[in-house]
Amino acid sequence: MLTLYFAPGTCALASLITLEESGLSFDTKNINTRENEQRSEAYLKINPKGRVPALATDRGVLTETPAILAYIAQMAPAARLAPLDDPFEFARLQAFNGYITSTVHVNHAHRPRGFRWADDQAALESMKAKVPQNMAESFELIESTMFEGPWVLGEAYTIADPYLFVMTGWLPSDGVDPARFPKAHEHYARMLERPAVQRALAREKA
Ligand SMILES: N[C@@H](CCC(=O)N[C@@H](CS)C(=O)NCC(=O)O)C(=O)O
Repeated sequence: MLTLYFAPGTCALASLITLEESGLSFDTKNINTRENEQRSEAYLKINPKGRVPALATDRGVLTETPAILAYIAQMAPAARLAPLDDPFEFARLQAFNGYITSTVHVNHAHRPRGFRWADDQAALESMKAKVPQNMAESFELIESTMFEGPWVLGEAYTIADPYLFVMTGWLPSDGVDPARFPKAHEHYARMLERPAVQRALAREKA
């Protein structure tokens, strides 16, 4: 049995959507990040990083969204969530998800979690002020050089799509109008039509 530790409104939504797409049997545990449950003694035993998502499997706990997404895709080959038999395409997929995790997510985190990088108020405000520009630059790059359409990698839906979906969903709170990025904006609407996405969003609200 798989158990996904997640919190609503976080990057864990990409893993939740992917589990819903996979057809695998899974359970979820909602970690209350508003009350810092991710730092509780009990949760730190599951994920010492104090973050969500974490995926408990029969063989141990996995963390880091790109790793979790690739694991789910490999555990559910029939769901065709990644180009598992094409090393180059799979590397392209990992490059996209690597860019999201190392750059886009980190750009965003400078707004709600700037305290990871600085203590003084002026530096925190300065980091926050830069977030719209950094997010917009990332989305410009995604649209002009990475996104193929209708899905990130082209005709086939993959585990890159829920990850982009989460980042696009964060744009308004980061002070960026998603309509500035028509490909990502339309992709977001396309994602909302998928039953797995609807089920994942319903689970977030439950
Ligand atoms: N690199 C990790 C980042 C995980 C992460 O930062 N998760 C955020 C939610 S989006 C979190 O748990 N934040 C709580 C905290 O920083 O205390 C991944 O991609 O899974």
